[in-house]
Amino acid sequence: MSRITIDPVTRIEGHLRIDVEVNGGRVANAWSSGQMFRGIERILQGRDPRDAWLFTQRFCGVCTTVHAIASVRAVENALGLEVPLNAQYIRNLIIAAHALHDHIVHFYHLSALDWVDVVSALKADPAKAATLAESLSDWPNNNRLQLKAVQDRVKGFVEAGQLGIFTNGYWGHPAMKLPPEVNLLAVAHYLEALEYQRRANQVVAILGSKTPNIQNLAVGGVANAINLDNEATLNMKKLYQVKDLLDGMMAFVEKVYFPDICAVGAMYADWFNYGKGVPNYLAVPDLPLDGKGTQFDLPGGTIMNGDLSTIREIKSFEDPYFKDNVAECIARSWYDGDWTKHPWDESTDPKYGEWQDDGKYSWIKAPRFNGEVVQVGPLAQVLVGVALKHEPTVRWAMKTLETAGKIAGAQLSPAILHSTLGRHAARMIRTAVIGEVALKHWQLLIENIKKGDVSIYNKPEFKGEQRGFGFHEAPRGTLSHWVVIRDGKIANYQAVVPSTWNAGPRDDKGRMGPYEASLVGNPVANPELPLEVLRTVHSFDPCIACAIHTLDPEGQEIARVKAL
Ligand code: NFE
Ligand code: MG
Repeated sequence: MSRITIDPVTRIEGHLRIDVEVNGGRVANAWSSGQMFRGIERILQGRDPRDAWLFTQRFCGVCTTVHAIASVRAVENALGLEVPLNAQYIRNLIIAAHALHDHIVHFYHLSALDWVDVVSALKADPAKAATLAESLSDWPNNNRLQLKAVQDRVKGFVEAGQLGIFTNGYWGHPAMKLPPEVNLLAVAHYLEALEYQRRANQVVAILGSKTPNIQNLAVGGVANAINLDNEATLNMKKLYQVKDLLDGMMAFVEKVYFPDICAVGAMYADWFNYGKGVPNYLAVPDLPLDGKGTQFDLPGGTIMNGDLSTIREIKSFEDPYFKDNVAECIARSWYDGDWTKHPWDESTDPKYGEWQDDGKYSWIKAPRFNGEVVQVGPLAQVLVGVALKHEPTVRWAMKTLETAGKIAGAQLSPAILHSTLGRHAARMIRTAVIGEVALKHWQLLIENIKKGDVSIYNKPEFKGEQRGFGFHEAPRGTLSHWVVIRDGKIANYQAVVPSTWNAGPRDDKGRMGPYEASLVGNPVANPELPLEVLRTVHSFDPCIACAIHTLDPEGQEIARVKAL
């Protein structure tokens, strides 16, 4: 039995430590630990609830937007406040554009290097790579000359000894299996994706005034004045700029991201056998179609034991099935106590101690839904969509399984999705669905404005004690903010975040969190170079800043750092 500590895990957001015990080339036990305490939930106490969204955006450097959305929704829910349709559609466009940006960055820039050997791309024949690419997609940049140019660029970096961010990759690792031509294509798309993630973020900046940390929200609506004839407001020019950017994103997703995932999936098909972990899933509905949040374009619900027939839908911003069933446990986390509580009743009292395998070992709390450990994220979103027969999700999921199956020469069933590679496939499926639905919401916004409706804001009213919760299906999964307001001031504020659900430690019953459970059984060919462990952890797209949102002011060293 050997023990591997990976600390810090890189190509993620925040500070994550993963420990595994390896026996006979397989992971036998695992621990996931958030290594950073922040404190924003405490900073919010006593403040004006209308300002909370500006603070909560600072939980994280990646998904700022999502905490703004969840926060205004929580306060609106506490007040029973509807928002005007225009505000809902503008928020939806920001949510969708942010997700497009985030998923593309995750696949190409944060996780692809676990599967793609950059140095091997130097051995590729660009003409062969172009022929292969043309068999999968008519993306114009997949031609011999462009691919040769990319190869020459990478060669230049290598010869000059300037691999930059590619310096410490697992090049030549036995678990790297792609032929040089596929590696070359992937490197070309890595570079192109840098441009496309930027374009998606431009949509967020146009509508949100800037990104990261949008400026256009308000409890009760948005601050985007609408006047189609005015240069300074949301006008026809800006709206068409948004549409143009979204159209370009959808083309990239269809012609680059989709075939890349199908090809990587087909060539690493054994990775559909690892990383299942916790097959209980939670997703909440999103992209509301009315001011109240009773109808949505993306469905939500729960699935237990990997059985789609157990689907139970979450239907509205008020749904008691969600409201009553979220709790967090701190039995194995560095907080004072060992309770499990509903977010409205929780406190955040940090109490750091040493790492204990059988005791407390993380700053992350362990959320539970209806008492169960659940996995959140694109895989949950896609499975819930398939179970509820959500047309675009079913269509993209089937198309992905068919295309990957064709390349692999095998029949792939939806059951393979409960896996490390399944999480990557699901993220692409979700990105395609969101790309399509974003264009619909653009149309809805235009049509509503055409009717003469330019309203964007309803005024909030505070009185006595008001409790609320707001959820949002963020890129990494179900996010909820919970607020207790007394006489117009925040009395308690808790955020239960996607990476908290997935990266959380064991609970009072000793049950592992989703990262931990999904690592057990993973192969590890070389304990000195535990690439396979990173594959599974990265498949969740960890964001540990979000997961804890609560810094050790002393900057105390709390773990041995092993550079990998
Ligand atoms: Ni910091 Fe996040 C998302 C939220 S956390 S990235 O998506 O909320 O998992
Ligand atoms: Mg929290």
